[in-house]
Amino acid sequence: MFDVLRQFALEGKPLSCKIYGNGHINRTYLVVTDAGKRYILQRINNDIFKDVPGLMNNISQVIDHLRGKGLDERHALHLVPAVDGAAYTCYNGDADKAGYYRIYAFVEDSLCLDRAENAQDFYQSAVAFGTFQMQLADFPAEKLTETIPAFHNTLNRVSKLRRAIEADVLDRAKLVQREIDFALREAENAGCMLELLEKGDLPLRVTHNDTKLNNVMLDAQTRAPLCVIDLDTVMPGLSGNDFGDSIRFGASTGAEDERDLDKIEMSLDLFRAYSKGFLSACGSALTPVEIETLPMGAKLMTYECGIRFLTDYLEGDTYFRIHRPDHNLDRTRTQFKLVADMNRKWDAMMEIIREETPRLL
Ligand code: ADP
Ligand code: GN1
Ligand code: MG
Repeated sequence: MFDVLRQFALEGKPLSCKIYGNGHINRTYLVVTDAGKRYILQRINNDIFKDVPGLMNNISQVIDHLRGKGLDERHALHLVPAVDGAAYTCYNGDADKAGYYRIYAFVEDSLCLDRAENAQDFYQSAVAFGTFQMQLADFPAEKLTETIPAFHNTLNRVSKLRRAIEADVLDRAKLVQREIDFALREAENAGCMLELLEKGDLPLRVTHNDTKLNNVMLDAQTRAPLCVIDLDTVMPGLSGNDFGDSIRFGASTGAEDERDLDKIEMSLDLFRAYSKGFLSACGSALTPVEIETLPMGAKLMTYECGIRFLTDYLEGDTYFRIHRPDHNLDRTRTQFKLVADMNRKWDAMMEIIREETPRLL
């Protein structure tokens, strides 16, 4: 990768460049230089992000906006420019490495968690994402390219699943009939947030759209929020979807790809911790309908992610990076287990939201 790194203005000479992190989409590397500096190099997934200039323009503008609010390099991502001054570079060398790359300064003295070690960490991640939304409240949405069209259009995702079932290119549908039945049965609610949006009952905001716990950095010492990362999907969206995607990933009692489904539940304690943090950070800016639909956001984002994993399994694992056979199927099953659990805990979820927003509802 050293020839790729030569295209960037780094401090010091690179000593190592190793695969890093647990993202499913981009290829991420940790770079260390002889000046003691660390960087995050990413090869942008150009199959998924078709318009890389548009994508990088979004990210640069969002970072500039955050900087304009006085956030320093530990509190907003910092893009390291290429030698030609651009925010990214295109490498045309060896075919296996060819593609678009960008570099971020490594956020030092930080933690990036794949699982909440306790409710307090999860609360802090909620403060981070809620604050991020507030910081973008005055960002002009029309300046943003839609990096993945209809990203959280759950109805669209259902249509894609139906097409994948019909095509069944790998003859896998017969292996997952139970999951398919569940997905189609639960599809009845898929359009409810979109309907509210169309009627004007839910506002479109600038949102992150991929609010997994491992897309936020906490301070390693204080465990307070530092910054939100993975800005590829910052686009106009629904606040409830940002809330919901965090719940889907972080309020689960097991990993997203856990094979033992007995370990998977949606923890009401974690749900409460996140609700408290999120509402304390951005609740005052949300409308009553937005607040009321937060539990629906959680269920829909979990359902949507489950059907995206199932669609990818049926289509031959072309979207999400997998590390073992049936990985996307394991992921599907945890998401569907969580949806079923949310159905059971629905009243309690609604009640928690009401309790955490006493002044607002
Ligand atoms: P993906 O889109 O593939 O999820 P991310 O941008 O989320 O890619 O990066 C993958 C992982 O790399 C993150 O979960 C985090 O652990 C790490 N990471 C990304 N950016 C930084 C950064 N600036 N500083 C430290 N770690 C980072
Ligand atoms: C992907 O990039 P990453 O790993 O943070 C995906 C999200 C899914 C998530 C499931 C651009 O997120 O939408 O919810 O996997 N990102 C994209 O873990 O599709
Ligand atoms: Mg990520």
